[in-house]
Amino acid sequence: MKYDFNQIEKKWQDYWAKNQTFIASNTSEKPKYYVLDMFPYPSGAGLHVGHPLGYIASDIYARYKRHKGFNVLHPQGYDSFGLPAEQYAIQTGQHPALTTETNIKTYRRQLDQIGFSFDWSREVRTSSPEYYKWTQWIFIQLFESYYCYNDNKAKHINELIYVFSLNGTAEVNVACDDDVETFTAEDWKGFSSEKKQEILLKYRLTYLAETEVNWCPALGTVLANDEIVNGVSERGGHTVVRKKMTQWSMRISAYAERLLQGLEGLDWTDSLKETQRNWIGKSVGASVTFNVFASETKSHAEPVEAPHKIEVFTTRPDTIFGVSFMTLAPEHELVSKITTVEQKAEVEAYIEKTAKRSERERMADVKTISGVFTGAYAEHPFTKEPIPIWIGDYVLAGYGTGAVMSVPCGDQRDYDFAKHFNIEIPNIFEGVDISEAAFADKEKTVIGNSDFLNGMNYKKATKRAIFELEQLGQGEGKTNYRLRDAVFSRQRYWGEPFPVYYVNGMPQMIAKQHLPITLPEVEKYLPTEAGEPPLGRADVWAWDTESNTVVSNDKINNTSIHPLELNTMPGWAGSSWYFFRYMEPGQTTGAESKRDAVFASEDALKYWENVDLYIGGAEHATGHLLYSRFWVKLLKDRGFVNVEEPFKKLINQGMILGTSAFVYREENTNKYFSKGLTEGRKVLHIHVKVKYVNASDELDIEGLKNDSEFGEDYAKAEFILEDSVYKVGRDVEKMSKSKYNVVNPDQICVDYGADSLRLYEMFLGPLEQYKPWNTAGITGVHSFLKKLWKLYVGENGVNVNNAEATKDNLKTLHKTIKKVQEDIEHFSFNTSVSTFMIAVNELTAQKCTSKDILEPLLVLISPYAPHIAEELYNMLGNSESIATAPFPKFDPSHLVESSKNYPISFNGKMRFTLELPLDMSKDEIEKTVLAHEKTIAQLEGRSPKKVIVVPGKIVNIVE
Ligand code: ANZ
Repeated sequence: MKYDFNQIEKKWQDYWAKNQTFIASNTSEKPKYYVLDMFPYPSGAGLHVGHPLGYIASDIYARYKRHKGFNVLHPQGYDSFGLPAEQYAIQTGQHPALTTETNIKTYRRQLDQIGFSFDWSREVRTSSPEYYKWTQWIFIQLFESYYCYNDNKAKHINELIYVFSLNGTAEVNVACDDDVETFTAEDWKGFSSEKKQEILLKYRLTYLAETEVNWCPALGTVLANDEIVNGVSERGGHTVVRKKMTQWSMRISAYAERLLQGLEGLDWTDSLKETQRNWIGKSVGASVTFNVFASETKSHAEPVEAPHKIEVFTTRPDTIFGVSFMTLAPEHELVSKITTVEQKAEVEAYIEKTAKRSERERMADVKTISGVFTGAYAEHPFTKEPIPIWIGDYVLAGYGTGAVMSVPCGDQRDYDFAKHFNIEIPNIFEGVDISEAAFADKEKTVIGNSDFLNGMNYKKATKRAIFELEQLGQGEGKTNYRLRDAVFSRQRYWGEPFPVYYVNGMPQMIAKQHLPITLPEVEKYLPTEAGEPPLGRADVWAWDTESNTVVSNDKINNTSIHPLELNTMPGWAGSSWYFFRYMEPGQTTGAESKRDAVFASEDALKYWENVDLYIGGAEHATGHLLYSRFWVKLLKDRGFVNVEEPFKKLINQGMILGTSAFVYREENTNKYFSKGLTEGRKVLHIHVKVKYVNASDELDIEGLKNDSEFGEDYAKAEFILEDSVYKVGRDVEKMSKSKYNVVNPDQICVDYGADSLRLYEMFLGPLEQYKPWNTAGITGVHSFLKKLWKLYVGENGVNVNNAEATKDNLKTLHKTIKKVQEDIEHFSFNTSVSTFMIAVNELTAQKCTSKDILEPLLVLISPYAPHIAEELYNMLGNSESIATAPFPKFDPSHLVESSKNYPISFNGKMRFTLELPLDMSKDEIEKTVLAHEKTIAQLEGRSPKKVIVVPGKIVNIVE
């Protein structure tokens, strides 16, 4: 009987689907274990062999945990809102929902064919209204929350309203915008309801605010920092400018400290935690307020009014006597107010120039020194001396207060700036040479130049400076976080609509019971001519507060019918909470719940808690993994879930690299030169599809010429051969459709089977590493599976019987159990594959037919190669799925050697071996060896000078 993998794999995939083998129960006596993959975005290109790497690893772990007696939740779904479907819609007019549906079908077919043990009954799709209803619901929860620093948690906004009505802002210690006003309880009561709404918006965890964004006029949308390369859009290379726009923002900054502290308890890699720590960027220092001299009076000699104040954030208040100028970010709101008439033109020209540079560029660029003097001066808090105020783009508008006290002897950027513009560089460090560079070493610093800081070290001086500033009412200790609030609006069609309408410009939430607010139909997916987002094209997009339905725009009367929000939510909205939805995807109302509604029942949330193991790509380190932690903390604070963190353990799988192939076109010609002929020629490297290249790097020219995707490009080209073939160049790069180096798993499943694919992906190397793909290598694991098959099945059927297991059989089995279990628990899947190979070789050599050995071996292999394991297990007479079998128990006694095969040497030369019990004493060994006939023959009657015995190792007879 042959190993007919195509037939076997289809059979078991059908069986699992029909019997719902991997369905997880929400009420089980077993301990729970939740294994999650980062769910895919269903792109039109389908899966390539790089995508399933993490899924295979998590599937092995999920299957292993089931064998170990856990109730395993291993779900899968689709992150199905997103740009590619929208771009495709713009080009073809096809509704993104249709494209998405088609792509999901392809993904599902591909995933099924690899034999994953997903519980598909729990599938979620972020773009389906019954899912995004809850994304909208969470948005409303954020809107209805504020963050209280006293209790260190988010609370319902009504509690804040209550506090305002009792004490005004007197006692509040809460997260809010920088520009909030203070008021008394009386004031509050007297405010109009609109004014109250305006004030509350500055405290809510999601709020509307004017934010500086990267605006790309050509694409008609805001871009994230990572969508901009060298100042232009990554897609299309269009100009990007900084622009202020009113956008929804998420007050994630309120959670900065908790996001930082929470990392401590997580089983994540140190490097990932460090990335998040840096992103959160905690700095301890002080805020210092400088008064600005009125611009006519630049001297401090006359009494002046200082209507403007500049607040700076500094990590080094101890260097306050080293300040010789101040620098504002060009975008700082004071710039226009304090700039003198003489400096106006220069300042404005500079602002225009810097607006073109992205924040990232400005941060990365340490060489270009640029700035302009505003003509205005600030007053030093202690010396009262005037300090010139400059603007410079090394100061970022979005960090701290967007203004710095510049200390050239302490800060390198300030130093370079001062040198460049010939600004004074006072030295406040005793015995330190600052002629070459700034100096601010915390350990050695000794402060000079001041009355009260003289002679102090950094720590003391910092404390004292803050104390003195407090006395003046011009400063206080402050902790700053680099983490910015996250812009949450997108000017796109294919995303979640906000459950928001506007009354007199103020946002109002739609009551939760009327969700979901589904995406309206539009006839084109582009922004409107007036520059509104695509939803501005919808005709039926107004909220009727009486019927509580979405109605036609022409009914808007601004009394009962109002316009709806035109932006949609960003890609990360749906993925920030999907792990909870899998716990009970059918749940739409919380029947017995005290709450108005929840996205999964209290019982389900309590039972599954959070994700035990999360596997996914490293590119989500600061996006998805921070946003989801933030939302979980909010949901926890508001009492909807029981956990602080979404993902207990996290592993980033390494990328699978593709081997790209290049052809070489001579510049300005249509001639393609074979690789060996390119020297001395000006040629362009052009990627070609790897399917047209064979193992000897030879190009299938006809195949390429006939590829319809490239039209006439290659059909008319001339290929210049060497040795009558065209040789391509090769390089290992990221596997990607755009590099034409993708390998499709479908054909591999047809040619070798899913079990071979699974084993091979694991065999490539350690999970976390980057590794190149080479399809040719799959034959190794494929022959192993054939060998495995032959161990069980002969010409005439199953070879397995009830023969008693030999010592050797047991030893092979138990050392395999031990190794595979250790490997899986350490996520070292590649080494397990070699262990299986060794085990099968040994058992084949031992001619093992014992069911006691061969049946448990199948359970060990089943997480890796589940189809063949199921088939053989079934052939051994089992009627249930192998998934129900317990993991074999390791018995160390089978690995303990009871005897040793001693090498017996004569004058150091090994002559024969002798099996002796390990518990024999030295004397007994010597006696037995000397009495042995082979020793007698070897000695030919001579008596040995000495017999050296090392128990358990060797015997050497010296003549
Ligand atoms: C005076 C000073 C003296 C500073 C000295 C440093 C050394 P981190 O650790 O990153 O928080 N700074 C503040 N706001 C800034 C902004 N918007 N753009 C650019 N730089 C800014 O760094 C905080 C330090 O970076 C602050 O402390 C400030 O310079 C600068 F010997 O103030 B320092």
